Amino acid sequence: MISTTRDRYVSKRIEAGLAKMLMASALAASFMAPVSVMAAEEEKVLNIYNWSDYVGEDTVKNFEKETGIKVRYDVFDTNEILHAKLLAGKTGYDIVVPSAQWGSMQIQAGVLAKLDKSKLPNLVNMDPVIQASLAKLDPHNDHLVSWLYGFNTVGINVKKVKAALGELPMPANSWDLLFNPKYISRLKSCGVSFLDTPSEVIPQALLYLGKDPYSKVPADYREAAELLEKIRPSVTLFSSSGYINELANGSVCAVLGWSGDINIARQRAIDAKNGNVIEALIPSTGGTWFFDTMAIPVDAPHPSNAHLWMNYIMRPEVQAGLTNKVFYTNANLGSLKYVKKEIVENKSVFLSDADKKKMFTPLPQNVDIRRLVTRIYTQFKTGI
Ligand code: N2P
Repeated sequence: MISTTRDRYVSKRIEAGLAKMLMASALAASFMAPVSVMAAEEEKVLNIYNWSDYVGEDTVKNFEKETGIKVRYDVFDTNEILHAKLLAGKTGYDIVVPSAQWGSMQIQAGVLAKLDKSKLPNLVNMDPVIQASLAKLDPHNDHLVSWLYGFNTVGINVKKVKAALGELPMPANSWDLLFNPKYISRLKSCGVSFLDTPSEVIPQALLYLGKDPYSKVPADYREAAELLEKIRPSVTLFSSSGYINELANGSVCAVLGWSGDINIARQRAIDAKNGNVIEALIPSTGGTWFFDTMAIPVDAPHPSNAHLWMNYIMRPEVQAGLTNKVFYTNANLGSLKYVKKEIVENKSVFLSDADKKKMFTPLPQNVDIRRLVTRIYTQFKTGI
């Protein structure tokens, strides 16, 4: 074949192009190699975002010692805060701890990663009853691993509440202390705190009115708003974490809070020997559970370390360490023998079977109801 000058020129251009492409792919390969090695070894860091006052004494320290992984630990105190961050994405966190009904919404939104269960052999320790109930929100338990669970209730400073009530006897229904104007108006003088989170306060108000706490009927929410308007003048603080110390040191005498947090306040008052007797009342007319779970954001930078953490937490003695420090129940069947006797016997940590039957399990809400809940709560809090 006779090649023309133009042909030779074209073939030279093609060769040069090929050489460039080869060089480029060799370069790309040399840049990519360290990335794949890095992925296999994963940087020794784990970024955790958990509720405040919600971990054992040595949980983090022992994990770091054993694995050489450095834990960076940030805290939040409402599901709303965590949810907004997860939906915005790029949180930088490897482990987050949503309540299960929020986790379910996050799974729907595609922001939580599917777990690699081959890395979680300790899942065998988890109570099949709790797993089955979580599976209603997270099919096949593919994304969420139980951390701790507890319930919403009334916490009181026994002596201060009795003094403020005067001749009024303690009500049989502990929720009357917060939702019946006759009682709460007296407690205002010693300080009343409500959780600062719409998704926990509104269901409790609905329940007090005898409604479904996760109602889908807007008229129910209007009734809840009316009830809250009546008691608003007596609420002196909105807090989802600081209230623990306020209750322990006597700055408030009654709270709508979380069962374990109120027991933490009780323990802090005992340790401080300040004379305050704090009690988490049993919601004998019914209340709402929460089931908090570990999950891995879909864009977590250290997913292997996150699996290591989850599996470590599910060791019976490690999960017992959480309960021993923060007074919430865990779903680890083998852990009970490591839980302190006085905690096992504390009926506001481990509810009796009769009390358990009166508790409601939270359900995810659709966007319209969540907007309504937020609006009513904001009106309640700001008094507008
Ligand atoms: C942590 C309380 C978390 C309970 N202090 C509510 N999910």
